Amino acid sequence: MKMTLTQLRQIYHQPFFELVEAARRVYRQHWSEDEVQLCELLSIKTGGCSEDCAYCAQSARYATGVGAEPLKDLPTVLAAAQEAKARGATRFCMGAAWRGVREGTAQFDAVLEMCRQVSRLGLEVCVTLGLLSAEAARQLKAAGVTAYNHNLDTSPEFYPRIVTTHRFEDRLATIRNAQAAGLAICCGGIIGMGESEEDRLRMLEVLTSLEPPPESVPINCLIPIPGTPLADQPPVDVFELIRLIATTRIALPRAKVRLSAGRTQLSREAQAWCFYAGANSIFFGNKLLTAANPARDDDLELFAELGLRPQPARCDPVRPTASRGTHFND
Ligand code: SAM
Ligand code: DTB
Ligand code: SF4
Repeated sequence: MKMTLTQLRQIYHQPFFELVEAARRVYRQHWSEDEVQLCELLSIKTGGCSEDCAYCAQSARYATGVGAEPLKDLPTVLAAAQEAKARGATRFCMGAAWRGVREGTAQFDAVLEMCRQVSRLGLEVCVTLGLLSAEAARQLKAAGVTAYNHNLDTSPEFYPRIVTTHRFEDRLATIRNAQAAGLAICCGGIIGMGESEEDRLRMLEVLTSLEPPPESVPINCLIPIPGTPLADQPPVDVFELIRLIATTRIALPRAKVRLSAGRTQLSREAQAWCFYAGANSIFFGNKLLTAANPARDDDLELFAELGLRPQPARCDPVRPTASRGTHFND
């Protein structure tokens, strides 16, 4: 449901414990409280991107040490997806360092084939390929894609400070194209790029205005990449992160809120607070696209400590359970 900036401010700026308690209540109404979805991420096309996103290791404009690689081949991607499934992941996310999709190219056809085959493994398929036309979105849907990840990343006002090679409006158009094709939307942002708390709430305001609302919301903490303009950004205040997660949980009760990039910089206690405040999904595996992520064993140990379980596969991977405990494989 669309929320106004005023409403979001009121939620976000409550006393900390009241905010977290309110988020926890909302969470328990909609979700099985001890489950966290494991998503595995694979960069299927790394580096050499034309865009100038100031945070990104994969932009060709910055000397980050990440070189341009060709599109990975089908057997490599399929093997990674099979391993992800064997490790308990229920979603496999494939990312390409492209400005956007060019329909009708051999590369896009190869990605469509990857999607078909990964979806046959019984995994939720998520792709993040940049800007998307309505036709390309339809082709992804027909290939079995569950969700399209396309982050707004920040507020419309702050966006031009971070990216100049495409517009915030272009990103909204891609989201509309994906939704028109029936794809679920995975859409969130990055904090710690120099934006204000107000910018983060503005981003959330836009997210709540999407129809239907996003199926999942990744909250990334900036990983400062040497060589990019944001290399020297200080880390985000952990209470600001927890507040944003709690506010997102309240504003978008049915969305999976994914504690995404930057977990290597968070203590176990900070992550526990994030889960308590309503985060219920993570990227699982030692590597994100190019940057490090916590080791799987460390995550499983933390889950055991907190009594969290990896979320099992569901009948309908897009929607949360209407009531608790209706699992596909129960
Ligand atoms: N090229 C596509 C696009 O821009 O949508 C897909 C790949 S892009 C790397 C996916 C998302 O990863 C970005 O929108 C951003 O939210 C996140 N991301 C990239 N680099 C990051 C960093 N250094 N720290 C935190 N999040 C990052
Ligand atoms: C998202 O919101 N975060 C993931 C996924 N969607 C594609 C990517 C994080 C990238 C972190 C930096 C890197 O690995 O280069
Ligand atoms: Fe990185 Fe995507 Fe921006 Fe390219 S479009 S520089 S891959 S975030």
